[in-house]
This record gives sequence, C-alpha cells and structure tokens, in this order.
Amino acid sequence: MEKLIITAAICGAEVTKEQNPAVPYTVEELVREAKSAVDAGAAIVHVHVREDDGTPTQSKERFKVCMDAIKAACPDVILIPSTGGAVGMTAEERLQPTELFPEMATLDCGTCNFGDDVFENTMPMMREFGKRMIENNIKPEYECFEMGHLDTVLAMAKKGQVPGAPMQFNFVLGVPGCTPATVQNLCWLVNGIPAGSTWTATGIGRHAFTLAAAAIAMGGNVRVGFEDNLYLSRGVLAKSNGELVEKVVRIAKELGREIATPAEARQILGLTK
Ligand code: KMH
Ligand code: ZN
Repeated sequence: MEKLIITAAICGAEVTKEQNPAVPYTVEELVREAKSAVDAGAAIVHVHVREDDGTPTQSKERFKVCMDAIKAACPDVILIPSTGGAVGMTAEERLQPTELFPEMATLDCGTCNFGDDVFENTMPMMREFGKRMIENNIKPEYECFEMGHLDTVLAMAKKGQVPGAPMQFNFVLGVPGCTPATVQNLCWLVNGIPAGSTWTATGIGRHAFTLAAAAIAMGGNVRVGFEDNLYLSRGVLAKSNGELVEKVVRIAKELGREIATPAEARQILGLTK
C-alpha cells in the first residue's frame, strides 16, 4: 500500500469558537492550527479563511496573507484552498483563491443539501470552475458529498470540462442531508473511480474516525479537522487540529500504514508544479 496522506481541514466556514474555542479565525490562529496539524503528520492543509471576527470570506487578499503565513511556518506543506467557501456565496466570490495559482484547490461536484441550507454547485458553475482550474494549471480535489457527484464529475472529465487523470477525489460522507458515512457507501464510491486515481475519505462529526479507519484499511487517504469534526472522542473537544491528526496517525500505526511526508504526497498525487 502507498503511504497514507493525511489532510487537515483546520477551519472550515461553518464552525465557530462557541462550539470549540480552538477554531481559528485570525491569521495567527490559522498558522497555529496548521502547524499543529503538520507537526502531527498532515501533508496537506485544506484552507478556508475568516475575517478576524470569524466571518467566512473568499477574499483573494485574505487567502494570500493566510497561505503565505502558513507556508512561512510549514514550508513544505501542500495547501488546498477552498473554492466551496460558505453556503450562499457566488461563483465569482468562491473562485478568488484560484487567482493565486495554488498547486491544488477543491472543486465541488454537485448541488446538495447542507443541513438546513442548499450548497449550490450547478452544472454551469462547475463548468466555470473546471475551466478556471484548467487555465490556471490547478489540480482539483473533487469533493463528492453525494453518490451522484462522482458520475457528474467523471462525465465532465470525459468531455474535457474539468482536469482529467490522475484525478484526486475526496468523499465527504455524513453531512446532514447528504450521503451517510457508511463503509458500504465508501466502497461503492471507491469502486467507481478510474484506475490510477487517488482518493481521500472524510467522515463528518462522530463518523470522523470510523471512516478514517476504513480508508486506512482500504488503501485510501484521510481528512480530519475542525471543518469536519470538533471532538477527539465522544464529549471530549479536541484542543487542536494536531490532536485530531495524532489520533489518525495512531490508528494508521496500529494498522501498519506509514505516513506520507508532503514530498511523498506530491509524488503520490502526481503534482508537478
Ligand atoms: N463550506 C461548505 C459549504 C469546499 O471547501 O470546497 C463547502 C466546503 C467545500 O467546505
Ligand atoms: Zn472546505
């Protein structure tokens, strides 16, 4: 099996300090959380940014300041800025981080319920996102929240509307209103990806570590972090993203999977920039 690539989704757009005081808002807090995750074994940091008061933003300037600061503290780490932003943002607003020419960025693969909200990713929007990633030579991480999202993006890749092989998928399971975080659903999705692709599993909330364990056993990769889960175990808030990553590293060690460094992750993902 390849080494395990761990992604830390350190911030997200929805979680707040009221839910867990360690959720980062400021540049300094983002750097603190990124460093804790990377020191614990994360090769990738998935980046959302906030204003100092916690308001989610897709501002290109804010992304630049935050990503530069994270890079200064963790020079080797792979950064995957979000083009999902927060529910209700426009496509143009969401696309701003692509103007910074990151190695990778997320590309969300379809509209879905998101708790009480609707996370809108229409076909025209996705074509626009795909075009921008092709033009700016950015490798997408294809975020699939629903089973049908996989077919959608594979059909787009066949038409050349989004970057093609080798594709990296992130199966985000357990968002309220979307595909549940079961091993059966994960297996169905993994069986549908083209040969030579890479994939990551993200379990939301209490499913974070069960889905991580399944992905580790199946040869996939794992994402954890405050964006997805605020707890280290039932009723115990995580003090940092690093604590969540450390738990994945412990599970991986027990199961005999070694952890990929950022350089090894670049090789596994076929990153060329
Ligand atoms: N904040 C969610 C509505 C992404 O980063 O691309 C969308 C999201 C996906 O977080
Ligand atoms: Zn995200």
